[in-house]
Order: sequence, then structure tokens, then C-alpha cells
Amino acid sequence: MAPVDEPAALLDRMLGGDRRALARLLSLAESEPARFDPIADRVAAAAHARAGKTLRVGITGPGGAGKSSLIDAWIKVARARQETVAVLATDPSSERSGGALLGDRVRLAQEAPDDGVYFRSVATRGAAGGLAHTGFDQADLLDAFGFDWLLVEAVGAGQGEIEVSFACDVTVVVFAPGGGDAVQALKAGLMEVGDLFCVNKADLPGADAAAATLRSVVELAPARGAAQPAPVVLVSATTGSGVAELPARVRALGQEKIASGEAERRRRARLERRVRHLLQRDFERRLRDDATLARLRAETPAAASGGPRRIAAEIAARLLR
Ligand SMILES: Nc1nc2c(ncn2[C@@H]2O[C@H](COP(=O)(O)OP(=O)(O)OP(=O)(O)O)[C@@H](O)[C@H]2O)c(=O)[nH]1
Ligand SMILES: [Mg+2]
Repeated sequence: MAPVDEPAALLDRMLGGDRRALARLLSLAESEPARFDPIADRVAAAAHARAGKTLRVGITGPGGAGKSSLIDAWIKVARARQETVAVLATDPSSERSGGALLGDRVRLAQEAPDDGVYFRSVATRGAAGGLAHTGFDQADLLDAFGFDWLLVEAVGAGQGEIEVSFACDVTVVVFAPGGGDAVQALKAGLMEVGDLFCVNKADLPGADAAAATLRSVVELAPARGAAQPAPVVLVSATTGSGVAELPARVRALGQEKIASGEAERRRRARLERRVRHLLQRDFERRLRDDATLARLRAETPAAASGGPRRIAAEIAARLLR
């Protein structure tokens, strides 16, 4: 029998509902990719086989808009309905401020430990903005484990929000009133990935105006694959207004996507994205060890044979052989 901490054995235990095995595998995906890689496709297949049971929701938007607060409120709504929630959070603000991670905050606020909620932060080291490469594996692990919801928080700082939309079935973009966020969002490509837009902090002045502006922007830029412009809703994580309806609304959007074939299209796009990631990672690794490149660093330019294109073509031909 394989040792109990072998990745394959851990996966068997995790699929049987063992949380400690889940935690170990999440860590493995993050810090020992070489050990995780051999089981990664089994994890992806297990997640795929359950397709649709776990709704993967990306929650993105500018820093401080209230993403974590909304997730916090979302958990309460879901738990009141006996639904289970996993949260995958990239929480760079907490690193900056040294404050508590969302998970700690929610755990502290809970009266008793709750088995129906699971938190994990993604290390964003080296990833531009949001979801690191390992985030995809971690999302698959949590999906395969079988929560009703997988909420993925990513800061809309560039590439991150695009990644999160690939990793998830439905993407919610959160704004707060003021600050010209809609204009920023247009620049960052946020408008294209949003399936639903939340103007949070509806208790603050300017929320109605922000929602009106967003609606006019959304009319101009319909969400990917949707027949209708994405809805814009006003919510307040603090007062709770509009929050109770949010999960059901997102669930309905997810079901619409399944019915229209968009969910399947998105899953294929996710697969392609992941394959590209892996090829790029593999290529980068090989380039790191490439003798020709090392020689270029060592030699004076005059001694290098040929121009950049010729050298690149030679290396590519060798690596792809
Ligand atoms: N007035 C008001 N404040 C809110 C509301 N929701 C969140 N906040 C506050 O806004 C601040 C930022 O909230 P977070 O939930 O941490 O925002 P975030 O988008 O997760 O922030 P980052 O992860 O740093 O990008 C906190 O001080 C919250 O208390 C709301 O509905 N109304
Ligand atoms: Mg946050």
C-alpha cells in the first residue's frame, strides 16, 4: 500500500471527504508542484466530473470596494440555507496592512467552528495581480471536494481579473461609489469579464449615480456570450441591503450559462488557458537551463553568432524537437 502522505493516496482520501487531505493537497499544489503535477489531471477530471455542482464565482474589482465584506455576507446567506462555501482569496491588502486575513476575520466572528466553510489564501508570488497559476489547481481541488460555492476573490489590478474569469463560471465585479472606478474598469478590461456588477456601499452617497453610470457603460459593452447586458445591482455589505438576493441571482446566471452553452464554452476556454499556462511554464523552465542563452550572457555581442531572430529560431527548433 502507498504511504498515506503520497499525493495519490491523499487525493483518494480527499475525494472521500477528508478535509486534512484537502488541506495537504492545497499546500502541495502551492509549494511542491513537482509532487502535485502527477495527480493534477486527476484533480481536474474530478472537478470536471462534478461540473455545475460547485458554482465557481470570481469576485473581483478595485481594491477596497468591499469584495471581502461581500464574501463574508455571502457566507452568512449561504449557511442559512445549509449550503457549503469554500473561499479562495488573494488578499494582498492584508499582507500590506498586516491585518487579519478574511478567513481569520470570519472565523473570529463565528460563534462556533463551521465545517460548511473553508478558507484558503492563494500565494500571489510572481503572478500579475490576481490568481496565481497554482490558483487554478487549488480551485479544482476545492471544486472536486464538493462545496456548493467556490468564491474566488481577486483584486482587479490588471491581469488578475481576467484570470479569475477563466477560473470561474460566473464573475462578479464589485465597485464602490466614487473614484471614477467605471472608467478605470473599462481600461483594465473589467467590463468584459463581468457577468454581474455590484455597486457596493449603497449606504454611502453617490451609489445611485455610480450604478447609473455603470449601467450606461454595460449597455455599450455586453458581457461575453450573454444575450442581455450584465445586470447592475446596488448592495451594501455593511447594512446587508441587497445581499440576501445576490447568491440566488448569481446561481440563476450560472444556470442561464449552462442552458445557453456558454458554460461549456467557458470550460473549454479554461482548459485552453491552462494548457497555454503549462506550456509557457515548461518553456520558461527549459529556457532557464538553455546553454545557448547562457552563452549569450557570457559572450560579448560581437562574438554571438547571428541576430536575435536567428538565435531564437535555433533555440525554439531545439526545444520543440
Ligand atoms: N460604508 C460601507 N463600507 C463598507 C461596505 N462594505 C465594505 N465596507 C468597508 O470598506 C472597506 C474595504 O472592505 P473590504 O471588504 O476589505 O474590501 P476589498 O474589496 O476586499 O478590499 P481589498 O481586498 O483590499 O481589495 C472596509 O473598511 C469595509 O468595512 C459597505 O457596504 N458600506
Ligand atoms: Mg479583500
